[in-house]
Amino acid sequence: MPAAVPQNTICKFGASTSGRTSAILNSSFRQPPTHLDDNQDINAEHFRKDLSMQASERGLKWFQDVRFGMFIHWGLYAILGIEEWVMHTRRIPVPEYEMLVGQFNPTKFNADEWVSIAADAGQKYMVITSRHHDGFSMYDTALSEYKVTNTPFGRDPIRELADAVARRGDIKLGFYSSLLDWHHPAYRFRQESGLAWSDYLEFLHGQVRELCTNYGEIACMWFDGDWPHHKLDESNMHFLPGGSFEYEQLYGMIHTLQPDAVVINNRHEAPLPGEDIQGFEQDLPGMNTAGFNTTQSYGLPVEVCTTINDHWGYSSADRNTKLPRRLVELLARSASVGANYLLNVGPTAEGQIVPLHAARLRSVGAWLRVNGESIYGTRAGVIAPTAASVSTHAGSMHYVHVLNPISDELVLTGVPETVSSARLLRDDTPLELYRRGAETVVALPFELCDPLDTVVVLA
Ligand code: FHN
Repeated sequence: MPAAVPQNTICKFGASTSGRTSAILNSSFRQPPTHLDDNQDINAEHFRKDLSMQASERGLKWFQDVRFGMFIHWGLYAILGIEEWVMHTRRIPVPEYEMLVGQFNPTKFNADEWVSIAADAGQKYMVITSRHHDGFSMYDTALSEYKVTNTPFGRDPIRELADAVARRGDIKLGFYSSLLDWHHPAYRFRQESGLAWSDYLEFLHGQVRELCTNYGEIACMWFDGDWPHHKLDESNMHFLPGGSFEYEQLYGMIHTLQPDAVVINNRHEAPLPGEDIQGFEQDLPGMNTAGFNTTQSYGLPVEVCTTINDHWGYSSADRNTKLPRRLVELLARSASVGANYLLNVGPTAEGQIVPLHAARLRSVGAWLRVNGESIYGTRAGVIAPTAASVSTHAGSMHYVHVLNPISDELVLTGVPETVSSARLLRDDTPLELYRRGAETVVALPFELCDPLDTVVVLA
């Protein structure tokens, strides 16, 4: 705990700085490729040159095959029920926000229940906030006292989730970690605390090491909070990092400790060496309706993440929960461009996934139990999207997802020559198919359509 720090600004809960920065930063990882210019033309090949700077082929394949995951934003902010940015948006001073620590007691938390909701939804990985921008660690870190095990709850929910997924064996756990920290004295209060940027790096890298070491095999490390294009003004100057995040060492450590785990950094721009996945937030690739995503693709596997309503963290006033139809559409549209879909829930302060959200997830799962073949293990479609449909494929099987039926005929272009038959995936009902010049026409009577997404198999 740093001494002589003004108590109106800085934390009561110390972050230990044991002088291991240099050990962490200088450990003998293989040298990563040189950093790229923002302007340099990059492609997947570039990233694949150094094996210590990429997830294993097995990990990359697993990630792309599973296609659907659960994102979980959970922290102290759930108590206030005003989303995860509440500390910043309501200008809550650190000591005041810290008082939430004494109130956090999610007695209804049951890791097996969360995992079974994900399983029922057909989700194959779960990514939980180990520490969000508010700086509060949701696991039993040795590097800070500002952590969940120091609340009345006293338990490590991430340990319990790791144990729960291990018991099942068919779902992996991954960790979100904020690069930005509104609480850590070495991120936000260096002047007052006398700490250095290297102290923050020690903490950040040390936490990632803990997460990659203490919780078994993980799906991914998911970073957030380094946004080079974020507009800074007086109100948010403390977002500015005090230096480099030393990504080469950070990513090298992850790829060394967890060879199958993928690295994602939600920087909203060209991925850096060592990042395995390009992410799109609240958007399908190339759309940028959110206003902060890049529209470019860089040849890496892709992940789309969205909220189930309009917020990441629990928001008691948010009634805008997406309908199953929209959720299936986002999943299918993501898969159609070769992307995973990471769908967020913000559990309550009591430790529950909002029952309506769980119900919506289960509806998606019911659709997937019948139509999963058109999502899992597939790759981007080769059949041109239409106003009514998108497609995915696996080998010579093509799956047309009819999302907005607009007539009793599907008129497609780009259907491979090898295709000679059409049927409904759900029950093998044969459908009439004929060629009309460059077009392929499939008869799909409206009565046969599924309100969520009708999948037609072309083979
Ligand atoms: O600021 C965060 C936000 O709270 C949330 O975690 C999302 C998830 O993609 N990412 C950030 C905004 O880019």
